[in-house]
Order: sequence, then C-alpha cells, then structure tokens
Amino acid sequence: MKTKVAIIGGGPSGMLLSQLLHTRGIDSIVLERKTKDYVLGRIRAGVLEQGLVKLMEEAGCADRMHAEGFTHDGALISYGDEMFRLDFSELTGNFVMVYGQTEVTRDLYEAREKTGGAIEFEVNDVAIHDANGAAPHVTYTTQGKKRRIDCDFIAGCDGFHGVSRQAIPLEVRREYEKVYPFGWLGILSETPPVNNELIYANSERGFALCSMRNENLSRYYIQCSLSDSPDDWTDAAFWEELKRRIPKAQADTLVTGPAIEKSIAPLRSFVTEPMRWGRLFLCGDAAHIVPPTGAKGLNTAASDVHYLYNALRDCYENGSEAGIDSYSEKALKRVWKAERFSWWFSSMMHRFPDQSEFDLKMQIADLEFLRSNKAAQQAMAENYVGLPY
Ligand code: RFL
Ligand code: PHB
Repeated sequence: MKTKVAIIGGGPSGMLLSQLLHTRGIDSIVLERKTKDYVLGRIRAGVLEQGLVKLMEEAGCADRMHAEGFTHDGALISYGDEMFRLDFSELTGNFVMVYGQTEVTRDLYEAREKTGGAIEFEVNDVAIHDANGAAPHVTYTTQGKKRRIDCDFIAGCDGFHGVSRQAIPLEVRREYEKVYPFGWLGILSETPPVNNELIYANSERGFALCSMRNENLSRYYIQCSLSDSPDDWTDAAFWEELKRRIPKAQADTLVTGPAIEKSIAPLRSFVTEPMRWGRLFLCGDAAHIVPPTGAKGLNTAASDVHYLYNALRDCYENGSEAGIDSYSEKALKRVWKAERFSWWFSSMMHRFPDQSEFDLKMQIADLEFLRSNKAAQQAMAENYVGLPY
C-alpha cells in the first residue's frame, strides 16, 4: 500500500491529524493496535482548551461538542475547608470546554468513517523503516499477514507505550522523566456533579478532584498509593474518602452511587527530544506525558497536531519544508511550558510521602498567595485555559 502520511496510533492525536489532513486532500492510513470498542472504552481527559475546540471545528467534527459540551469560565481550589474560585473569563477573557476525550475520539472516528478514511485495527508488530532515509515505510501484521505501507512521512501518535519513540536512535534521543510517588484512583458515576464547576482539593489526606461529563455523569479522583488496585476500593470506601478530602459544604451535598468505571492512573512527567527524526514525527503522549492535575495531556497532544498538520500542509501545498524543519523546536517550546504548569500545580496539590513540615507550610503559602494575588491568579488561569499556539 501507498499513502502520503502513515499514522501509527488511532487515539485522539492520530485521528485528529488524519481528519485534518483529509480536509486538505492529503491522504493517510491509521494503524491501531486495539479494537475500536477498546479505544472508545477508555475514560480519560475531560477538559478541552480553545485550541483543541478550534481544531475540532477545522476538522469539521465540532457539532456534537458544541451541542453537548459545557463551557466553564471558572474552577475552584480548596485546601482544608477554605475554597476560592479562579474566574477564567475575568482573568483571561477565555474559558475551557468540558467534553470527554472519549466523545472527542468517537466524533473523529465517525468523521473518518463517513469520509472513507483508512483505519486498520488490531495491527501487530508495527515497525518503522528508513525514517531518516529516502524511502520511509511501515510494516505490520494483521490477521496473520505481513503488510507494508510506503509513505512520504510517518506520524508516531502511538502513546507512551508505543513503538515510534523507540525508532529514534538512542544516540539522537534524550529523555527527561519524573515519576510521582502516588497515583489517581478515578471513578465515573451516574450521579449529578457535586458542583457546577471543577473542584481541585488539597487536603491533609491527599488530593481530590471533582469533575464531570454532564448533568448526570460525574468523574471524581482521589490521590492513592501506587500499590493500591481498583479492587481494593469498594464504592463506599471511595465516597467516604472523597468526602473527607473536600470542604464540608460540598461533602454534605455529594450524591453518591455505583461506580460504572474505576481505574488507577500513575502520575508521570516525561519529555523526549527531539520530536522529529528525518521523516518521522512524534505527536502527543508518544513524546510527552504530564500528570493530569493541569488537564494538559490531550491539549498538548492537540498543539503538536496543530504544528504538524500545518507543517505538512505547507509542504504539500507550497512545497515548503520550513514547518517540518521547525516542528520539533516549536512543539517542544509549548510542551515544556505545559510540563512546568502541570508539575507546579501537582506539587502544590498533593501529599508527598517525604514531605517535611516546612514543605507543607510552603504548599499552604503557595495556595494563600494564589488566593490573594491577582497576578498569580492570572498566570494560573492563562496556563489552565491554554497558552497560545
Ligand atoms: P493515546 O490516547 O495513548 O493513543 C495512542 C493510541 O496508539 C495505540 N498504539 C498503537 N497502535 C499501533 N501500534 C502500536 N505499536 C501501538 N501502541 C499504541 C494505542 O492503542 C492508542 O489507541 O495517545 P494520544 O492520542 O497522544 O492522546 C493523548 C491523551 O490520551 C492523553 O494525553 C490524555 O488522556 C491525558 N489526560 C488528560 N489530558 C487533558 O488534556 N485533559 C484532561 O482532563 C486529562 N485527564 C488524562 C486525564 C489522562 C488520564 N489517564 C488515564 C492517563 C485523566 C486521566 C485519568
Ligand atoms: C477529568 O474530568 O477527567 C479531568 C478533569 C480535570 C483534570 C483531570 C481530569 O485536571
């Protein structure tokens, strides 16, 4: 087979890139290791920046998001029984969209299927060849048969555990990593959200987050030990612990119910450099991971897609390789800012096993400064709603 862009990974990065390229008549083939049902069963991000909303519009996939998503122009931060609000619209003139990653991915699959997009599911043994040479190609197996795709470019959109990053030789690649000594236990429940805006809670028992998908679908997280498994937590134990970590007024009105999904995610900061090697480009979680506290993972994946899509467009439409040559540098500049914000917000909100009394005082001072200082609030809000592309 032959295509212009071989895309490895059918998560949100790969599907968004494929659909955007399609709008400019640039063909691609998406290779996905799992089934479509599996990809659409993963519960992940819930907060979208304007940049991603605009890309979904450009991809022609934004109708359901505008009809069913919720714009949020603020969020709450609590510590103990104290709570304050960050007013995004007043501080930045901007807002975020609450619409699940699962729905974003579903909308992208629907659009690709409607327009005859080539997606291969359940592929195995994906391997990248000659990415730094004149004849890049990808091989894989499907239903026991070996296949080959010859292409102009390869987009590695295969997430943190994919193969694309490993195709960049070790002498070229540099990795930066920080692993956090705790995880997030998340549940989805068919209950009304405890509040109409998100609540990020720092408590002496650890972090908690009250989020949502719609009026009757809530998403809650609590910081947990890395040795915990979801089965260790009954629904009742989860609700009890959540109530102890959020302010009393909210705990008293929290509506509980059975968890329809329960999972634990480890927290990690990770960046690989460069994000381009010859004709291979890394996008999204394949190149970088942030702890979810700042809601930046999917949004940073989207900014990579923006830079790559425009670079490829410029190449095919104007014969210019300038965008391709500057892709890694441009993407990484924004990635590192998202890393800094996610690390800072995570550090301020969680309990760390080795935290000293001094460290705890610093956390509270940081929170009180944020609560009382407009410039600090503005910096936080600008990062949260999304830095410009
Ligand atoms: P994905 O979503 O991991 O998709 C990669 C796809 O590649 C496939 N794959 C392969 N395919 C072929 N061959 C191979 N060898 C392959 N290896 C892997 C996989 O099956 C998969 O389908 O990466 P992508 O597209 O870059 O998207 C990144 C986002 O998924 C991620 O950054 C966010 O979910 C992170 N995140 C959040 N981001 C936000 O912007 N806002 C949020 O509110 C937010 N909340 C979260 C989150 C992530 C979480 N978890 C579970 C890590 C909350 C949580 C709990
Ligand atoms: C979510 O709703 O899943 C969510 C929201 C905000 C975050 C992380 C996750 O920071």
